[in-house]
Amino acid sequence: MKFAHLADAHLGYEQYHLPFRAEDFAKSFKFAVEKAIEENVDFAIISGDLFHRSNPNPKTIKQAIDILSMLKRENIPIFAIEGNHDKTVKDVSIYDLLESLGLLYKLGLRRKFVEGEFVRSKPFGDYNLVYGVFEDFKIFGDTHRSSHQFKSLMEERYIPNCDIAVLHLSVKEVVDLDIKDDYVTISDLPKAKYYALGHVHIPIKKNVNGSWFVYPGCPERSDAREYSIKIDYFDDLSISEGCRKGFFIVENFKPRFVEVGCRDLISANISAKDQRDAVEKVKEILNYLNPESILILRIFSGSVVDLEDLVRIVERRVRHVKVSLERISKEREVRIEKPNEFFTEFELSLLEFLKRPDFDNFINTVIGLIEREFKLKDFKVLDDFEVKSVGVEREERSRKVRRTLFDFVEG
Ligand SMILES: [Mn+2]
Repeated sequence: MKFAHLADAHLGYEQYHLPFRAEDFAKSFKFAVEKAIEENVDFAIISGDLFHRSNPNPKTIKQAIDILSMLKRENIPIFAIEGNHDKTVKDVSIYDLLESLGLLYKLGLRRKFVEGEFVRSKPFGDYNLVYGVFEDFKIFGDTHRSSHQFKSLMEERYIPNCDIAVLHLSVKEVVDLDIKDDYVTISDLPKAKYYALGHVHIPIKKNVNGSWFVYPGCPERSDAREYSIKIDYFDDLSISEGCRKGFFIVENFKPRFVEVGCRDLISANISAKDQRDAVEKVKEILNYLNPESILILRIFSGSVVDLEDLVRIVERRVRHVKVSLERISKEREVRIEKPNEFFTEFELSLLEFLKRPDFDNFINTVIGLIEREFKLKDFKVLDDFEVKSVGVEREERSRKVRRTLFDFVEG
């Protein structure tokens, strides 16, 4: 038995507001699927966040249909769950659409009783837990849930012990956790031989008591922390390699990482005494950039640095550059601010809502917050939640603050 384990493709993600990035995400996912087909897998698993948002635009939907159809043509069934990015509180999600087209099987708690060549339903209260079957193997999974909700469902043992458990969440013993990340522990999970996990964007595989816990990660570089190369230029120049990108081929329950080539994302941190020092150091790092790469450049300086000048030096040498200045006082060390020193109270409360997996439920509250903060008279919410305002009564906020806020939210 051989399968491909993919996750977090984030189709449709225009990272840094760049439309070509959405094309990159589609390309990397397509490349992974092509490799899975070459490997002659029996089936494929997608552990959530196939899409970046729950309401992808038509172009993104077409990308998904085109890529998943490649597997369908080879008679390779796909078992998928929704992640926090693409699940919806509405009755029908984009996964239901793909299922109606015969492109995947959606696993998890559903109203519908589903029965087919590769799927069965196990009753659970008013619901059915739809699971996958391949030969004698059982593949159980469910949509992303908060740890609280997941744990209370597991108290009822809604997911039984099985061969493969497909889940979109952070498992404490497997993941290096960020401060406020929601997580479960291994004891909260059903027993399985292979845990096909999603949610963490860098590849991780770990064997605990004979079971594999695996995160394939995002096949693209979805965050500056997933850099291909990091350049630190403080006193000395130091260069370190970042994580690889790809997915897993699992043969007889043993995972093997398969790399997918994707665009370089270079994270560079430079400390500079003054403008001249900044220019010199930036010129020196040009040797490590390639014309197709994206450069995320942070300048740490106690003096004012003309960022436009630095952009002019770099922009023709890379596909895209994003420069920011972190002002440091002479006696203070370089450090990352705490959110409450960095964001206004309005921004902090907005972030609290944006982080929620059930954000859809709070859209009106959030609109209220924004209306109050910006004293908006008239206000329109577009389909994709991009907010357009008319009649702003207050001075435009500085670009830097807004750019940083969105950076924070994007992860
Ligand atoms: Mn994700």
